[in-house]
Amino acid sequence: MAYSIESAQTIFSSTRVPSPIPATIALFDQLNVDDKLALLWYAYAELGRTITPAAPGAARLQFAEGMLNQIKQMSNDEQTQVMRDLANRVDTPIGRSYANFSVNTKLAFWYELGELMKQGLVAPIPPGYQMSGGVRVVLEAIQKLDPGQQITVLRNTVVDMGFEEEVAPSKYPTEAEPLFAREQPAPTAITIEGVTEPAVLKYIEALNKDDFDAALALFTPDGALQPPFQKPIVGREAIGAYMRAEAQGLNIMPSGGISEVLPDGSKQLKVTGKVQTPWFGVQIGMNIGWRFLINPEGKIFFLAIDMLASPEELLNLRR
Ligand code: 45D
Repeated sequence: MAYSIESAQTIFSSTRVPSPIPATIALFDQLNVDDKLALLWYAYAELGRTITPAAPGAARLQFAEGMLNQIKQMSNDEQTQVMRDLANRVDTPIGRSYANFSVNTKLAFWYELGELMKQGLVAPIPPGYQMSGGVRVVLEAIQKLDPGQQITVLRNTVVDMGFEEEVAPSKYPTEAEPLFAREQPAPTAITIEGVTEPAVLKYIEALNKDDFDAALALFTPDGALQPPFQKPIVGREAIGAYMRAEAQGLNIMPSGGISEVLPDGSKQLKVTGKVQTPWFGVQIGMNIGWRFLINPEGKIFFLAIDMLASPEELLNLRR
Protein backbone atom coordinates (compact mmCIF):
# COMPACT_ATOMS: atom_id res chain seq x y z
CA MET A 1 0.00 0.00 0.00
CA ALA A 2 1.24 3.45 -0.86
CA TYR A 3 0.79 4.74 2.67
CA SER A 4 3.20 5.46 5.42
CA ILE A 5 2.30 5.69 9.09
CA GLU A 6 3.03 9.43 8.89
CA SER A 7 0.50 9.96 6.11
CA ALA A 8 -2.02 7.66 7.80
CA GLN A 9 -1.84 9.79 10.95
CA THR A 10 -3.40 12.66 9.06
CA ILE A 11 -6.59 10.91 7.90
CA PHE A 12 -9.76 12.84 8.75
CA SER A 13 -7.64 15.59 10.28
CA SER A 14 -10.18 18.18 9.12
CA THR A 15 -12.87 16.56 11.28
CA ARG A 16 -10.82 16.74 14.47
CA VAL A 17 -11.29 19.30 17.22
CA PRO A 18 -8.31 19.99 19.52
CA SER A 19 -8.77 18.39 22.92
CA PRO A 20 -8.53 20.55 26.06
CA ILE A 21 -6.63 17.76 27.85
CA PRO A 22 -3.03 18.61 26.83
CA ALA A 23 -3.54 22.27 27.79
CA THR A 24 -4.86 21.24 31.21
CA ILE A 25 -1.90 18.94 31.78
CA ALA A 26 0.48 21.72 30.71
CA LEU A 27 -1.04 23.93 33.43
CA PHE A 28 -0.63 21.13 35.97
CA ASP A 29 3.01 20.64 34.95
CA GLN A 30 3.80 24.23 35.90
CA LEU A 31 2.77 23.76 39.54
CA ASN A 32 5.37 23.14 42.22
CA VAL A 33 5.41 19.68 43.68
CA ASP A 34 3.33 20.29 46.81
CA ASP A 35 0.75 22.08 44.71
CA LYS A 36 0.68 19.15 42.29
CA LEU A 37 -0.01 16.66 45.07
CA ALA A 38 -2.65 18.94 46.58
CA LEU A 39 -4.27 19.50 43.19
CA LEU A 40 -4.54 15.77 42.58
CA TRP A 41 -5.99 15.28 46.04
CA TYR A 42 -8.66 17.93 45.53
CA ALA A 43 -9.46 16.84 41.99
CA TYR A 44 -9.72 13.18 43.02
CA ALA A 45 -11.82 14.04 46.09
CA GLU A 46 -14.15 16.17 43.99
CA LEU A 47 -14.58 13.48 41.36
CA GLY A 48 -15.19 11.00 44.21
CA ARG A 49 -18.21 12.94 45.42
CA THR A 50 -20.18 11.69 42.43
CA ILE A 51 -18.11 8.93 40.85
CA THR A 52 -16.00 6.30 42.58
CA PRO A 53 -13.41 4.05 40.97
CA ALA A 54 -13.70 0.28 41.35
CA ALA A 55 -11.35 -1.01 44.05
CA PRO A 56 -8.55 -2.84 42.28
CA GLY A 57 -8.58 -6.51 43.21
CA ALA A 58 -5.86 -8.02 45.40
CA ALA A 59 -4.41 -9.69 42.31
CA ARG A 60 -3.85 -6.35 40.66
CA LEU A 61 -2.40 -4.79 43.80
CA GLN A 62 0.18 -7.56 44.27
CA PHE A 63 2.66 -5.78 42.01
CA ALA A 64 2.56 -2.65 44.18
CA GLU A 65 2.21 -4.38 47.52
CA GLY A 66 5.90 -4.41 48.48
CA MET A 67 6.19 -0.70 47.83
CA LEU A 68 2.98 0.09 49.71
CA ASN A 69 4.13 -1.92 52.74
CA GLN A 70 7.46 -0.12 52.71
CA ILE A 71 5.66 3.25 52.66
CA LYS A 72 3.32 2.24 55.51
CA GLN A 73 6.37 1.64 57.75
CA MET A 74 7.69 5.17 57.18
CA SER A 75 7.20 8.31 59.26
CA ASN A 76 4.74 10.89 57.93
CA ASP A 77 7.60 13.11 56.73
CA GLU A 78 9.19 10.25 54.84
CA GLN A 79 5.86 9.36 53.27
CA THR A 80 5.36 12.91 52.07
CA GLN A 81 8.89 12.86 50.64
CA VAL A 82 8.18 9.66 48.70
CA MET A 83 5.14 11.28 47.10
CA ARG A 84 7.09 14.45 46.29
CA ASP A 85 9.92 12.42 44.76
CA LEU A 86 7.51 10.44 42.60
CA ALA A 87 5.82 13.60 41.35
CA ASN A 88 9.24 15.26 40.79
CA ARG A 89 10.57 12.18 38.96
CA VAL A 90 13.55 12.00 41.32
CA ASP A 91 16.00 9.10 40.91
CA THR A 92 15.25 6.90 43.95
CA PRO A 93 14.77 3.11 44.20
CA ILE A 94 11.02 3.67 44.64
CA GLY A 95 10.95 6.06 41.67
CA ARG A 96 12.68 3.47 39.47
CA SER A 97 10.39 0.61 40.52
CA TYR A 98 7.34 2.80 40.03
CA ALA A 99 8.39 3.73 36.50
CA ASN A 100 8.47 0.01 35.68
CA PHE A 101 4.87 -0.52 36.76
CA SER A 102 2.23 -0.83 34.07
CA VAL A 103 -0.31 1.98 33.82
CA ASN A 104 -2.93 -0.01 35.72
CA THR A 105 -0.49 -0.89 38.52
CA LYS A 106 0.46 2.80 38.85
CA LEU A 107 -3.23 3.64 39.18
CA ALA A 108 -3.78 0.80 41.67
CA PHE A 109 -0.82 2.06 43.73
CA TRP A 110 -2.26 5.58 44.00
CA TYR A 111 -5.75 4.26 44.59
CA GLU A 112 -4.45 2.35 47.60
CA LEU A 113 -2.32 5.28 48.80
CA GLY A 114 -5.44 7.46 48.61
CA GLU A 115 -7.32 4.92 50.77
CA LEU A 116 -4.43 4.85 53.27
CA MET A 117 -4.44 8.65 53.35
CA LYS A 118 -8.17 8.64 54.13
CA GLN A 119 -7.59 6.10 56.90
CA GLY A 120 -4.77 8.18 58.37
CA LEU A 121 -2.14 5.49 57.72
CA VAL A 122 -0.28 7.62 55.18
CA ALA A 123 0.43 11.34 55.55
CA PRO A 124 -2.43 13.40 54.12
CA ILE A 125 -2.09 16.81 52.55
CA PRO A 126 -0.29 18.89 55.24
CA PRO A 127 -2.97 20.17 57.69
CA GLY A 128 -2.03 23.84 57.27
CA TYR A 129 -1.86 23.63 53.47
CA GLN A 130 -3.23 26.76 51.79
CA MET A 131 -4.47 26.35 48.25
CA SER A 132 -2.31 28.50 45.97
CA GLY A 133 -3.68 30.59 43.11
CA GLY A 134 -2.05 28.16 40.68
CA VAL A 135 -3.90 25.20 42.15
CA ARG A 136 -7.16 27.08 41.92
CA VAL A 137 -6.55 27.83 38.22
CA VAL A 138 -5.83 24.19 37.38
CA LEU A 139 -8.77 22.99 39.47
CA GLU A 140 -11.07 25.32 37.56
CA ALA A 141 -9.67 24.07 34.25
CA ILE A 142 -10.37 20.49 35.37
CA GLN A 143 -13.90 21.37 36.50
CA LYS A 144 -14.69 22.51 32.96
CA LEU A 145 -13.84 19.09 31.52
CA ASP A 146 -16.33 16.27 31.21
CA PRO A 147 -15.82 13.27 33.54
CA GLY A 148 -14.15 11.17 30.82
CA GLN A 149 -11.61 13.95 30.28
CA GLN A 150 -11.13 14.45 34.02
CA ILE A 151 -10.14 10.83 34.59
CA THR A 152 -7.82 11.04 31.59
CA VAL A 153 -6.01 14.01 33.17
CA LEU A 154 -5.68 12.10 36.46
CA ARG A 155 -4.45 9.02 34.66
CA ASN A 156 -1.88 10.87 32.57
CA THR A 157 -0.38 12.68 35.55
CA VAL A 158 0.01 9.36 37.38
CA VAL A 159 1.59 7.71 34.33
CA ASP A 160 4.26 10.42 34.12
CA MET A 161 5.49 10.05 37.71
CA GLY A 162 8.57 8.08 38.81
CA PHE A 163 12.08 8.01 37.41
CA GLU A 164 13.20 6.77 34.05
CA GLU A 165 16.79 6.74 32.81
CA GLU A 166 15.72 8.01 29.41
CA VAL A 167 12.51 8.92 27.71
CA ALA A 168 11.08 5.52 26.96
CA PRO A 169 7.71 4.29 25.84
CA SER A 170 5.43 3.30 28.71
CA LYS A 171 6.08 -0.14 30.15
CA TYR A 172 3.99 -3.16 29.46
CA PRO A 173 3.88 -6.08 31.84
CA THR A 174 6.12 -8.91 30.65
CA GLU A 175 3.56 -11.45 31.78
CA ALA A 176 -0.16 -11.07 31.47
CA GLU A 177 -1.44 -9.19 34.49
CA PRO A 178 -4.57 -10.36 36.24
CA LEU A 179 -7.63 -9.36 34.30
CA PHE A 180 -10.13 -6.86 35.44
CA ALA A 181 -13.08 -9.19 35.81
CA ARG A 182 -15.96 -8.05 33.62
CA GLU A 183 -18.86 -7.34 35.93
CA GLN A 184 -21.40 -7.40 33.16
CA PRO A 185 -21.01 -9.03 29.81
CA ALA A 186 -19.77 -6.57 27.25
CA PRO A 187 -22.31 -5.08 24.87
CA THR A 188 -23.02 -7.42 21.97
CA ALA A 189 -24.76 -7.12 18.60
CA ILE A 190 -22.75 -4.07 17.62
CA THR A 191 -24.12 -2.02 14.79
CA ILE A 192 -22.52 1.19 13.66
CA GLU A 193 -24.63 3.53 11.63
CA GLY A 194 -22.85 4.14 8.34
CA VAL A 195 -20.27 1.37 8.75
CA THR A 196 -20.36 -2.22 7.52
CA GLU A 197 -16.63 -2.80 7.12
CA PRO A 198 -15.95 -6.30 8.57
CA ALA A 199 -12.53 -5.41 10.01
CA VAL A 200 -14.06 -2.56 12.01
CA LEU A 201 -16.99 -4.60 13.32
CA LYS A 202 -14.72 -7.53 14.19
CA TYR A 203 -12.28 -5.20 15.93
CA ILE A 204 -14.99 -3.82 18.19
CA GLU A 205 -16.36 -7.30 18.91
CA ALA A 206 -12.91 -8.65 19.75
CA LEU A 207 -12.13 -5.83 22.18
CA ASN A 208 -15.48 -6.24 23.88
CA LYS A 209 -14.54 -9.87 24.57
CA ASP A 210 -10.93 -9.10 25.56
CA ASP A 211 -9.98 -11.36 22.64
CA PHE A 212 -6.75 -9.58 21.75
CA ASP A 213 -5.48 -12.36 19.48
CA ALA A 214 -8.56 -11.91 17.31
CA ALA A 215 -8.05 -8.13 17.33
CA LEU A 216 -4.37 -8.48 16.34
CA ALA A 217 -5.18 -10.80 13.47
CA LEU A 218 -7.09 -7.91 11.89
CA PHE A 219 -3.92 -5.81 11.56
CA THR A 220 -1.27 -6.05 8.84
CA PRO A 221 2.05 -7.31 10.29
CA ASP A 222 3.49 -3.78 9.98
CA GLY A 223 0.25 -2.15 11.16
CA ALA A 224 0.12 0.51 13.84
CA LEU A 225 -2.13 1.54 16.72
CA GLN A 226 -1.99 5.09 18.01
CA PRO A 227 -3.53 5.52 21.47
CA PRO A 228 -4.79 8.96 22.57
CA PHE A 229 -1.97 11.53 22.94
CA GLN A 230 0.67 8.93 22.08
CA LYS A 231 2.93 7.94 19.22
CA PRO A 232 1.92 4.99 17.05
CA ILE A 233 2.78 1.53 18.37
CA VAL A 234 4.04 -0.45 15.39
CA GLY A 235 3.79 -4.17 14.69
CA ARG A 236 1.47 -6.89 15.93
CA GLU A 237 3.69 -7.97 18.82
CA ALA A 238 3.95 -4.48 20.29
CA ILE A 239 0.26 -3.79 19.75
CA GLY A 240 -0.60 -7.09 21.46
CA ALA A 241 1.53 -6.31 24.52
CA TYR A 242 -0.05 -2.88 24.76
CA MET A 243 -3.60 -4.16 24.44
CA ARG A 244 -3.15 -6.91 27.01
CA ALA A 245 -1.89 -4.30 29.45
CA GLU A 246 -4.30 -1.48 28.74
CA ALA A 247 -7.36 -2.57 26.83
CA GLN A 248 -8.73 -5.16 29.26
CA GLY A 249 -12.32 -4.88 30.32
CA LEU A 250 -13.21 -1.95 28.09
CA ASN A 251 -16.78 -1.58 26.91
CA ILE A 252 -16.71 -0.22 23.39
CA MET A 253 -19.95 1.31 22.18
CA PRO A 254 -19.57 2.89 18.77
CA SER A 255 -22.55 4.82 17.48
CA GLY A 256 -21.82 6.10 13.99
CA GLY A 257 -19.20 6.43 11.34
CA ILE A 258 -18.21 7.34 7.81
CA SER A 259 -16.40 5.27 5.28
CA GLU A 260 -14.53 6.34 2.15
CA VAL A 261 -13.00 4.15 -0.52
CA LEU A 262 -9.69 5.44 -1.90
CA PRO A 263 -8.57 5.03 -5.54
CA ASP A 264 -6.32 2.02 -4.76
CA GLY A 265 -9.16 0.14 -3.06
CA SER A 266 -8.09 0.91 0.50
CA LYS A 267 -10.57 2.53 2.84
CA GLN A 268 -10.52 5.15 5.50
CA LEU A 269 -13.16 5.14 8.18
CA LYS A 270 -13.94 7.31 11.14
CA VAL A 271 -16.10 5.87 13.90
CA THR A 272 -17.25 7.68 17.03
CA GLY A 273 -18.86 6.45 20.21
CA LYS A 274 -18.48 5.84 23.92
CA VAL A 275 -15.91 3.80 25.82
CA GLN A 276 -16.17 2.71 29.46
CA THR A 277 -13.05 1.82 31.46
CA PRO A 278 -13.25 -0.96 34.07
CA TRP A 279 -11.99 1.59 36.63
CA PHE A 280 -15.27 3.48 36.49
CA GLY A 281 -17.63 1.11 34.70
CA VAL A 282 -20.95 2.48 33.53
CA GLN A 283 -20.47 5.69 35.56
CA ILE A 284 -18.32 7.31 32.88
CA GLY A 285 -18.73 7.17 29.11
CA MET A 286 -15.69 8.62 27.38
CA ASN A 287 -16.30 10.22 23.97
CA ILE A 288 -13.92 8.48 21.61
CA GLY A 289 -13.09 8.50 17.91
CA TRP A 290 -11.41 5.73 15.93
CA ARG A 291 -9.72 6.52 12.60
CA PHE A 292 -9.01 3.39 10.56
CA LEU A 293 -6.96 2.99 7.40
CA ILE A 294 -7.72 -0.40 5.89
CA ASN A 295 -5.79 -1.90 2.99
CA PRO A 296 -7.44 -3.35 -0.13
CA GLU A 297 -7.20 -6.84 1.45
CA GLY A 298 -9.32 -5.69 4.38
CA LYS A 299 -6.53 -5.54 6.99
CA ILE A 300 -5.99 -2.64 9.36
CA PHE A 301 -2.81 -0.74 8.46
CA PHE A 302 -3.38 2.12 10.88
CA LEU A 303 -5.78 2.84 13.72
CA ALA A 304 -5.77 6.00 15.81
CA ILE A 305 -7.85 6.34 18.96
CA ASP A 306 -8.73 9.93 19.86
CA MET A 307 -10.30 11.41 22.95
CA LEU A 308 -12.92 13.72 21.53
CA ALA A 309 -13.11 17.34 22.64
CA SER A 310 -16.85 17.25 23.40
CA PRO A 311 -20.03 15.22 22.80
CA GLU A 312 -20.74 17.44 19.78
CA GLU A 313 -17.66 15.96 18.16
CA LEU A 314 -19.37 12.55 18.18
CA LEU A 315 -21.42 13.88 15.30
CA ASN A 316 -18.46 15.31 13.42
CA LEU A 317 -18.65 12.76 10.66
CA ARG A 318 -18.61 15.05 7.66
CA ARG A 319 -15.61 16.67 6.01
O1 45D B 1 -0.54 12.43 43.71
O2 45D B 1 -9.74 0.77 20.73
C1 45D B 1 -4.10 11.04 45.40
C2 45D B 1 -7.06 1.65 23.79
C3 45D B 1 -3.31 12.25 45.99
C4 45D B 1 -6.94 0.38 22.94
C5 45D B 1 -3.62 10.59 44.03
C6 45D B 1 -8.48 2.20 23.78
C7 45D B 1 -1.97 12.49 45.56
C8 45D B 1 -7.62 0.42 21.66
C9 45D B 1 -5.51 11.50 45.36
C10 45D B 1 -4.00 9.88 46.36
C11 45D B 1 -6.60 1.26 25.17
C12 45D B 1 -6.13 2.72 23.23
C13 45D B 1 -2.44 11.09 43.49
C14 45D B 1 -9.37 1.86 22.76
C15 45D B 1 -1.59 12.03 44.22
C16 45D B 1 -8.99 1.00 21.68
C17 45D B 1 -4.41 9.52 43.40
C18 45D B 1 -8.84 3.31 24.69
C19 45D B 1 -1.97 10.67 42.15
C20 45D B 1 -10.75 2.38 22.74
C21 45D B 1 -5.10 9.60 42.26
C22 45D B 1 -9.04 3.21 26.00
C23 45D B 1 -5.85 8.48 41.71
C24 45D B 1 -9.24 4.37 26.86
C25 45D B 1 -6.08 7.26 42.52
C26 45D B 1 -9.49 5.70 26.27
C27 45D B 1 -6.32 8.57 40.43
C28 45D B 1 -9.11 4.18 28.20
C29 45D B 1 -7.01 7.51 39.73
C30 45D B 1 -9.10 5.22 29.18
C31 45D B 1 -7.38 7.68 38.44
C32 45D B 1 -9.02 4.91 30.51
C33 45D B 1 -7.94 6.63 37.57
C34 45D B 1 -8.93 5.93 31.56
C35 45D B 1 -8.09 6.93 36.25
C36 45D B 1 -8.83 5.50 32.86
C37 45D B 1 -8.26 5.30 38.12
C38 45D B 1 -8.90 7.35 31.19
C39 45D B 1 -8.46 5.98 35.23
C40 45D B 1 -8.60 6.40 33.96
